[in-house]
Amino acid sequence: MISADKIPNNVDLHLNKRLQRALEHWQPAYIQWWRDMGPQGFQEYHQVYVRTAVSVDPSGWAHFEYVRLPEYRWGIFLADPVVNRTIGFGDFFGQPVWQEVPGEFRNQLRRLIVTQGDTEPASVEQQRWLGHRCPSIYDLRNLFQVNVEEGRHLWAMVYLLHSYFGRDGRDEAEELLARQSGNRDKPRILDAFNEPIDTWLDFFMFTMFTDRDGKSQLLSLSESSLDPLSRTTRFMLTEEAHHMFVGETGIGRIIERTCELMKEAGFSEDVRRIGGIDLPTIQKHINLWFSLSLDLHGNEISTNAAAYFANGLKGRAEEVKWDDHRVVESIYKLETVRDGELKAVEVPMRNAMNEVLRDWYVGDCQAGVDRWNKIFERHGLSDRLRLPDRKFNRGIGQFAGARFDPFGRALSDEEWARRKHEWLPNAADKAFLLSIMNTPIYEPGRFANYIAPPARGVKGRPINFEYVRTEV
Ligand code: BYC
Repeated sequence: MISADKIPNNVDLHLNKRLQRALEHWQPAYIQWWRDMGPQGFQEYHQVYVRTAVSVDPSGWAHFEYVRLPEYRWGIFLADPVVNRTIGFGDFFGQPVWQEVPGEFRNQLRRLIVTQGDTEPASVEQQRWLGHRCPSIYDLRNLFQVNVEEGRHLWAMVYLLHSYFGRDGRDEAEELLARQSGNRDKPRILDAFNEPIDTWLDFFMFTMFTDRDGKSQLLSLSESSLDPLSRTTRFMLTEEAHHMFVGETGIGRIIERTCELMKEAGFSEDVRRIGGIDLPTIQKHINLWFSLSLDLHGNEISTNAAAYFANGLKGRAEEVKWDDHRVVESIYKLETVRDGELKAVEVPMRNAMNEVLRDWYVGDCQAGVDRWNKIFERHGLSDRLRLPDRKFNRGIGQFAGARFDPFGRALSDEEWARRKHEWLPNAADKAFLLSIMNTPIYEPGRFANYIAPPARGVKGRPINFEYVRTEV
């Protein structure tokens, strides 16, 4: 029997028999999926010091305890309602928001919710072997925290599917557990979620760049006229912030250590010799995960995006900061490739909403890279990391068929094939990273040689706290 104790919630689950029945049916399949596809080898005998959301107020979602992962209490939370909230953009601007799904937008909304939902279990699947290569149990705990919260975000989307989409919603909820990251027959919907995440450098880049796409998409969905979608995604954003913290500080700590090792090596960049991660390898991973995450924003010119905006389903990040919320006449200038040539074109801004969101995303990423570069400054080093040009390594959108280097210079296919591994990780890079991550570090307070300790522990605990323990 599902109870508020088992599934903490603020949606009066106990009063909604239909929803309870649907979730009671889905929950065992979810737990089976978590055991099969969640963190491998850490399900039975390990207890993890994690945060569990037990309510939406600040004290309630920062409740910490040791739990066995399959016993985590995945809850369902909506941010508090905004009284008299009205539609903030599009053709229905100013009208009251919807508490139910309008029939004419049912398919579009379902598609958005399913796409969002699909990424959550996908990321858990991608990361399921990383525990065996962890650089410390502080990091291991952070990985599991991210994983259980992605699981909770799946619950959040399944709640919407079960509550508002009837039979179709229930079918979609089952499909969310049936697709698998990287599976040839039933892959996850969006490309970046089918890429393997084998190393901790990839994991930190993923949480920095791909979770940040989560932030931009969730911000735009939190503007939605469908109020339950808006409230659900608003609460998800509070958790998303921690995931980006894990990514940004994870890479920051790697950079910190690399700077120390560069100094030890007499200002040589050859830190691999002494077990550090060299800057070119870090830059290649930025190039990879940033470009994959740019793709996640969809085509620069998109009638889907225009329809989502017109119908008030998906807005812009921080819509309130814009002056014009209907966007009927504005145009947007963007670069595209026509007949093999770069060309500036003007399109109705509604059709460019994916690109508008991408602009916001690029700005947010750049701020993070600037913070990383301060670490070099602090060490008195002139090295800097950078975001590659938006056209680099794109698989979706206007630049998908064309080749560009990280500075945005056009390349022939032949030159791209010859040089791409100067800019993207190659097999030797991966082999090197795996070699320094081969031995997991489970001793409290110890860190792998390639990463500096964090500035502080979790929830006021010391850095050498036993964040993951094995006693039963
Ligand atoms: N890969 O008009 P287009 C997160 C498809 S991350 C494969 O360009 P549209 C998280 C598209 O589906 C945030 N296919 O784009 C992070 C369409 O297919 P059909 C996830 C792609 O429709 C870390 C076609 O190309 N949330 O939360 O505007 C850990 C042309 O469509 C891709 C969302 O994405 C791609 N990258 O789609 C855990 C929000 N891009 O119709 C979690 C919901 C496009 O031809 N999704 N296609 O079959 C959306 O808002 C939109 O669907 C998209 C853009 C942003 C994906």
